[in-house]
Amino acid sequence: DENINMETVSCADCEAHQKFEDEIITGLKTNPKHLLSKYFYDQKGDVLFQQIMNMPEYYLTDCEMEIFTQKTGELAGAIKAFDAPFDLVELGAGDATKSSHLLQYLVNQNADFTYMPIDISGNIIAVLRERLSGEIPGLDLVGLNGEYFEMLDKANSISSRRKVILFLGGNIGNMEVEEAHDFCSELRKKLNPGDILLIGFDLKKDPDIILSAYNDEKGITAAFNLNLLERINNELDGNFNRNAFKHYQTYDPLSGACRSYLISLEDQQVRIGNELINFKENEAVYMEISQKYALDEADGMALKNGFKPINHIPDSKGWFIDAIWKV
Ligand code: AVI
Repeated sequence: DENINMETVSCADCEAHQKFEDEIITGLKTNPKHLLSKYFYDQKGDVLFQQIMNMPEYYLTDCEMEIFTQKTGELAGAIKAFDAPFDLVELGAGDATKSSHLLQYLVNQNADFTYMPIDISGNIIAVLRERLSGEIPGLDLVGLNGEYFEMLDKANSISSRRKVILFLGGNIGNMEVEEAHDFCSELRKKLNPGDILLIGFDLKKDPDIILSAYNDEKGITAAFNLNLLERINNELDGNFNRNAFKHYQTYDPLSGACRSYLISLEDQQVRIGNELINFKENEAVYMEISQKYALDEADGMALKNGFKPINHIPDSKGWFIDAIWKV
């Protein structure tokens, strides 16, 4: 009945809300303070991220788009798409602007596969299904709405076909190196011999190019970071004054860590619900890592976690790679 459904929905929302609150408060009570960049993406954050991807300084999207439009045959060949039927599982599919080129290519080649986009947003999955069924007739699609690893289990229970996993956009960069290793090792446990992982890495390069991608002139990246304070105000009854913080970005060319911070411009106290948080003048809140890798570091990550790095496909500038790892 309708009421029961409503309750179920709002309860799932409740859980997510509680987790959001817990993780924000814990992060701000830790020394040094930190917030989690996975929370950047509310409605306004999604728009700001779209704007970031369209900025001239933000080369990552263009580089990977070039790979997917100019080297589609190479990608398809590298995942050995034509050997046997398979499921093409995309982690964090979003609007699939890049992967749709590969999907189209595979359909044109009569490859026997099912596209299984995984996304935390149920809305995105619905929109994707609608759009792709129009754009790529003949595409077999099973949308999976939820967390990556849970949905991978589901994909495995739906079908025992060979899996090809897409993890694009350099999203692995938003994990600390150690976390990225743990992620790959967890992912490996869900896969079987013969399965393939296609994973995007943003590479170490001229430090000025990297820094300006995250420190743009117009301040869109700054707004993207500061928006999380607004989100906390809106969803957790906070009273952050975003003008009392500034965005500060660093890039360390040795480690490849590109990190963003919000710096408190004054001594201040902020209330979030019933919690009070004190900030000292110039105190930093660590927001996000966008880790850059050398080629051998990417290969090393494969080897250390049970994958064989079999190929990597760079853009024409050699700034970004889609690496192909085999189980
Ligand atoms: C989503 N992720 C790969 C982006 C990145 O490059 O780390 C997020 C981002 N943060 C600031 N600009 C873009």
